[in-house]
Amino acid sequence: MEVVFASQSETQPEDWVCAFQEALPGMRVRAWGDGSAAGGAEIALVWNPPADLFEREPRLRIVFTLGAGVDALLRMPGRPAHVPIVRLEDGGMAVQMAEYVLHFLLRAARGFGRYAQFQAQGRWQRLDDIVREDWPVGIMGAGVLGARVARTIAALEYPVAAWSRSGRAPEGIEGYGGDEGLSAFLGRTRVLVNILPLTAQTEGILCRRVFERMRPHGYLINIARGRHLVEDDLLAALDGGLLEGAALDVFAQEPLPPGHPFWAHPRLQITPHIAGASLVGQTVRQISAKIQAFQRGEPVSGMIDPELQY
Ligand code: NDP
Ligand code: OXD
Repeated sequence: MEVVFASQSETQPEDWVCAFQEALPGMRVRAWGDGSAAGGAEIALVWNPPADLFEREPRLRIVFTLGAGVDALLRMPGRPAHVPIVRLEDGGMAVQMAEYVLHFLLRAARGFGRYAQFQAQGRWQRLDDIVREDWPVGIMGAGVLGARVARTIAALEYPVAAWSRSGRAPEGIEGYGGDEGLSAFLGRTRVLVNILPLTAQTEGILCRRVFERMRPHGYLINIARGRHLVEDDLLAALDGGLLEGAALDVFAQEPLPPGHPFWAHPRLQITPHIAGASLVGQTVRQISAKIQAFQRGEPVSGMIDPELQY
């Protein structure tokens, strides 16, 4: 069986190709555009694939993504609807997402951002002691990544709730579900963390209506997709005092263009889509096991539901 590795995000795909070849000794793994003849691959390993992938590889039977989100792949023109898509599940990303959220939560709740300012001013000043009840965290998305983030924050005794389509939440975490649960979820939330997949239902969900329903002096942490956020609504919420601050890892346009108002905003912390990186070792191990299950005709976990888009 032939496997093609097609990721425009990798400038040196050799590391991935070698690791997959080692994990799949019975198969031929090649890099897209490596000079060998295209057209024979039955399996594609993709992240940000070239636009003509499906045209030039018409024999594909299944596509595995090197990341969790499949929104860009689902939007690709010419993608054959009958070819199933299987995504990465955690693969080392969940713990990184938890670290990211924890960092920005503590920066706000423990005042570490303000202590950095005090230091710059040569000022010895204590802030008020923390009252955890004043920092209820609400996680949008209680899937593989959201659940890990929720458990991590709960272990540090912050009040945590999760909102999902079904209302499912990890054990011990308060769960809210669907449109009917959203108002109550937002009403108890001060630090809103978005870890939803980008779908027709969730696009633009981080908007004025949502910020208005949160607890006062709120914060936003968006580590899912830029298109979840209505950018002008965030700027208005920050400038109008509805939100105290936000940490953004993902943007509608990446890289974030020079001169974009987010860059210099004093209440925004920006990172370049690094909240949860796909690590070669764990990703290759997981996807290779899925490929072997597919080859044996067994069920493969992480299969995308085309209706739900995640
Ligand atoms: P999962 O599919 O495991 O979880 C998705 C969660 O979102 C589920 O709890 C699901 O509800 C919920 N959900 C989906 N649609 C809705 C909706 N319309 N209303 C309410 N809840 C909804 O995804 P992952 O946790 O693995 O990944 C989440 C996203 O994180 C990815 O799609 C990707 O965009 C982003 N990501 C970002 C990274 C970064 O570096 N910034 C790295 C990795 C991922 P239910 O439980 O009921 O099904
Ligand atoms: C992902 C990502 O979805 O890195 O895996 O954004």
